[in-house]
Amino acid sequence: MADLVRYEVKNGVAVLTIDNPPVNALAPEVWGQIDEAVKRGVADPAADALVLIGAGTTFIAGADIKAFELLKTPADSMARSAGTHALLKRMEDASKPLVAAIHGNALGGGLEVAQACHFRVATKDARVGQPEVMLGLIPGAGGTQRLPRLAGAKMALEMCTDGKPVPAPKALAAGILDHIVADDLLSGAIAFAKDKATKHEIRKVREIVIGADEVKAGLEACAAMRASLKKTARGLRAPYAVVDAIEAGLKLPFDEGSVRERELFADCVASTESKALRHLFFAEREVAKVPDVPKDTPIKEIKRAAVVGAGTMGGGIAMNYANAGIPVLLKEVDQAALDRGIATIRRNYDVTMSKGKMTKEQVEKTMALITPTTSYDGFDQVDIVTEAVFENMDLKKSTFAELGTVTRPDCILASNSSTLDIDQFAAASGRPQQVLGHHYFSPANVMKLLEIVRGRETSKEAIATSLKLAKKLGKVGVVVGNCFGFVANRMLAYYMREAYLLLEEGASVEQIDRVLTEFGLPVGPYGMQDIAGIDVGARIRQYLKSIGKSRAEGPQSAIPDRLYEMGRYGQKTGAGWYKYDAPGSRNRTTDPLIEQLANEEAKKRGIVRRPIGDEEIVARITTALANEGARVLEEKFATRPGDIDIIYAYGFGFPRRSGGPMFYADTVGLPTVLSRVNEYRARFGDYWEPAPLLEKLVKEGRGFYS
Ligand code: 3H9
Repeated sequence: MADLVRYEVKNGVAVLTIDNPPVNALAPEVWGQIDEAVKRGVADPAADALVLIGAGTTFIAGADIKAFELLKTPADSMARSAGTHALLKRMEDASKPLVAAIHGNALGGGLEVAQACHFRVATKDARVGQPEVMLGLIPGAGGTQRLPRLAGAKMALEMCTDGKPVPAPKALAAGILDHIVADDLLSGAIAFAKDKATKHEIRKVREIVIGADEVKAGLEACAAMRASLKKTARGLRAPYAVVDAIEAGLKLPFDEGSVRERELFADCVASTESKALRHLFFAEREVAKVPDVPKDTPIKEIKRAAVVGAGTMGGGIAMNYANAGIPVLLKEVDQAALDRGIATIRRNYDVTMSKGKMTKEQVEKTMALITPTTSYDGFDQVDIVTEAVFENMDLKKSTFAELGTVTRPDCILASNSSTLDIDQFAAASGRPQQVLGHHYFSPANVMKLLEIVRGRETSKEAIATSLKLAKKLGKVGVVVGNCFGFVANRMLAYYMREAYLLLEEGASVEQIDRVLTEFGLPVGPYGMQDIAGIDVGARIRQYLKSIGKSRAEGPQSAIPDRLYEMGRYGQKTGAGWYKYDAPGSRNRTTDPLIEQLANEEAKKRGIVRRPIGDEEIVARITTALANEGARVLEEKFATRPGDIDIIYAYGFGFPRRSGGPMFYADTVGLPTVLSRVNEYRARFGDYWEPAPLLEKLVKEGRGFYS
């Protein structure tokens, strides 16, 4: 078996080095080897104390998440956790001081291992955390029992329900760490361990007594946390399970609390919520791997950038660059438009400042990186330009033609188009290898998704550079193919088609929005349209009409265009699918006009409006997404189903607990999805044609992920 935990004695201290790259995850063999190494250190006469440290860039990033797949039943999980709990107690019972030396991250099982050590020392920049909840889990290796003893129930509740890592100085103040090592971690940890050996000090966290007052305060904190989770953890199970486990630890002796932790962990690990979140964890890391773009593809360093168009999207994109410390030119056609754009950026930063997320000084420093301009002066100095002018083919083509002449030949030219053909911009620029899409999602400075659209001739360097840049800008970059609407908006057209048709058939705007927000989306389709602007979709439809196309197969409701003709563009005009208090207000009320329009359009199309159940709304919309997603996959516009799931999780807030539209389809069962498509085809028409890939997978008894 590979040496996953190395053993050596240094200066009278046994040093146990976990070496399981890249993040020293606790695979089952690592647990076993830690156990053995601790036993060896205790028995070794040459060692007075033990130090447990991680090789490479980190301590331990947690249990091996892949290994959870092996826990098929609650009984498997109970047995595995009982073994882990016993192992950690054996460590804690070591008769020589055992010190965890933490650098990088001590997360999940990593922090739990550290808590089973007698002491914890760390570098100043280390972080500790219990992020299990992000994977739909609770700490399952004693964290819900030991952490409250170390840091108090309130802090433990916070750490285990928000999952955010805590920086070392804060962890020291909270009592999670005992010491911060200023210089070399290993030398510092050895010196610390020797000192404890000399003083015969051993501290078992599980033996820390929680006083009656602390229990009372802890139970109150549990009640308060449950109340606040009602707002922040809608539809989730794991955060509540965390509270249950910590509460059990406050009420019961350590061993009994640990049994409760095991039961709750077993429940969570088998839940769809956890499977979905674990799926997204790996899918997010997979998207960075593009099969034909090797790891060693040269990457261009982006030192300076430019954005053309200072509207809502252009301004947000410029903010992304400035936030990442990259100087950016922001160009508009005239001074008035430029001033408006800069004023919006300033307002956005003021909001950030008012929330205490940036200081005035930081805002000024960041704003100073954005240089407003009405000319192309300085464009020959930049490494990348993002075009964010109106969604109009001719305008975009002429912009690319200009960019082809004013920038250096190696400059990357990206379009923020949300739908249009990148190859046409590429041809217009005269430099097709350098051209690709950078499709940001609104608001561009907030939403984490970046669709990186590869054109026919886009170079691998441009793609690799874009993926790296996305990370630098704090985005998740997903490479997609160049079809109309790319992946996100192509599939969205089917989602919206169904939302509009459901309205005509008898559902209301309020019902559809309610059902989808209950499903877990942050906003329903109609609320979303009112935020994004009904005019935006209308302009795209006009363009498509001019080239004889439509966004999705099947009948298209006329209501959105009727609203557009009435000047009801959504929140910005004070009316859209809803009525608003005033232009720009978010305070909305139902507008009977929509019901009237729905009645008129239904009549025109011979539809008898009927009551529609909530389940039908979810089924129609998710089936439309899965069927079109299958087409996107077989046409190779997305590399993997996971890429689509990441696009929907980060671009549209598809509920992470459902894992994205493709994962969700698998949980529904592809035979059910296919039978729904066939049923809708019979009821509504041939535009509900099953995707061949969906039929093929069902025939083979497979899902998108099996
Ligand atoms: C847990 O501990 C439960 C316990 O209570 C015990 C129960 C018994 N497992 O993110 P990166 C892989 S639950 C397996 O790109 P970074 C990752 O897939 C766990 N693999 O690096 C990637 O692989 P590849 C609680 C893991 O520097 C590579 O490592 N812990 C794990 O940007 C690099 O990852 C967590 O939830 C893992 N635990 O970020 C922490 N972690 O190269 C999860 C990473 O093949 N991890 N990989 O694509 C993280 O948050 C980040 O990885 C970390 C590093 C911050 C550590």
